[in-house]
Amino acid sequence: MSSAFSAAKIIQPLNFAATIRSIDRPLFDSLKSIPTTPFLGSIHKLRHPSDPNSCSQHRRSGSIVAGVSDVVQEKKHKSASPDSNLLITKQEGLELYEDLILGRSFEDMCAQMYYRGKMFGFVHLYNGQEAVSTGFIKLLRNEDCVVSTYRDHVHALSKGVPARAVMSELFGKTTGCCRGQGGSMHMFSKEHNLLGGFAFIGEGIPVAIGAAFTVKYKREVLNESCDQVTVAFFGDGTCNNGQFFECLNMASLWKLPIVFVVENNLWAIGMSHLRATSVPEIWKKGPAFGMPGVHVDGMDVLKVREVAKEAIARARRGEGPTLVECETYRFRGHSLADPDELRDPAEKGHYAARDPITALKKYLRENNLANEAELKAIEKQIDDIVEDAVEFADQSPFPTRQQLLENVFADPKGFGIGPDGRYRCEDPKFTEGTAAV
Ligand SMILES: Cc1ncc(C[n+]2csc(CCOP(=O)(O)OP(=O)(O)O)c2C)c(N)n1
Ligand SMILES: [Mg+2]
Repeated sequence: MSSAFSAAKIIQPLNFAATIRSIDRPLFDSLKSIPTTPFLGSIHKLRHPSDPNSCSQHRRSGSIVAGVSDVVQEKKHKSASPDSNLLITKQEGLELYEDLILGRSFEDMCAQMYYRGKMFGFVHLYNGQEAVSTGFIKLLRNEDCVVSTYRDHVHALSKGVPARAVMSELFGKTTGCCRGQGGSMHMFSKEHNLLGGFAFIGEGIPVAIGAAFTVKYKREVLNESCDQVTVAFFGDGTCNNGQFFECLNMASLWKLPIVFVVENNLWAIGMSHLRATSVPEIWKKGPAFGMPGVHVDGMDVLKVREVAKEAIARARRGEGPTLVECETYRFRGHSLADPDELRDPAEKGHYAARDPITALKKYLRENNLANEAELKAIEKQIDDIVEDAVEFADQSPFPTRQQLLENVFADPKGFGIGPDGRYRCEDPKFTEGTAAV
């Protein structure tokens, strides 16, 4: 196992031979031997599930993890050559900064537009979690696939979907990446291999498995040369959903080229992860299915990137899946309809002090990778892009009524379109009697 994985917390798949030999030992002894650790940056301390107080104890650790990654510090100090002592080049650093700023500014603008009545339905923002999207997706190629959740705007942007297309989709306009038919929770782009946001939690994971299986099938059965990787993002709450476990099993069984990225923001709407989960250290569930599990500080883009590099390379080499748990935090309520009054202000303050953007900025400045003027120029450029996206979306047309049933059924004939070729919904009799059903 190389450096980044060993720098993060990792346990390898069980050695089955050893397990069989020790079968007469109580199984729970081996469970107890897996160390229980506090979450990296959390103010919560974990305890072993056998501890009766384990779920309800929320203790303050008091220490705030430094904004700059330990991995970065570690590598820097270990490095022999003064020229190679940084994890990123100037160009990479600026690209990461640009992507983080784009995600944050775009979401802040979404909030404004939502409250001005420009968007409909639920809108879930990604503020605070940007280091995960940027850390992973900026390492991918266009042909690699990303599968998202309902918190999907920033994944789409990192994958290269233009801000205009994402904003227009949010406005429900024809110029949106789904022609206005998807909205906030269903960003999709065939061109960018963004295989969708999903309103139902866990729905994206089997889709990601399918994409990864396609690559394996092409490579091993059709003898095509392809090495695309799929990255599936989902939340901590989703990991208590059956599809998560089924998909880990299949991915490991078939050694699929996939990375499962858990964005553990410690909350599933108003339910604390620690209160809802018997073994809250999600990364430990990887080895149970025969794949590595890694726990990384999701507020540190450089640390996420180091782990991502390794997990993606592993998948590309055909060595199978990895489960990565990124410990992160959302800076806003669950959705824009959530007043966010449940979470402890101390917890919010703790994570606000670990803002991934501030941390990267500090790193770039301290290592002379960027000066203030360069960073300001990026911020200005992003402001312009986001402003332009809003203007573009605002001026774009709404879909016509004709579009209503397009792309809803594989063959709309018999569903939305009647034998006369006209949309049935335009026939006043189409819905007649349905109220009684
Ligand atoms: C199958 C399904 N069950 C329930 C819900 C309702 N629901 C919406 S968001 C959510 C919590 C998800 O939490 P998490 O996976 O941690 O994602 P986060 O919102 O924190 O990003 C739930 C249960 C849903 N969308 N889909
Ligand atoms: Mg969550």
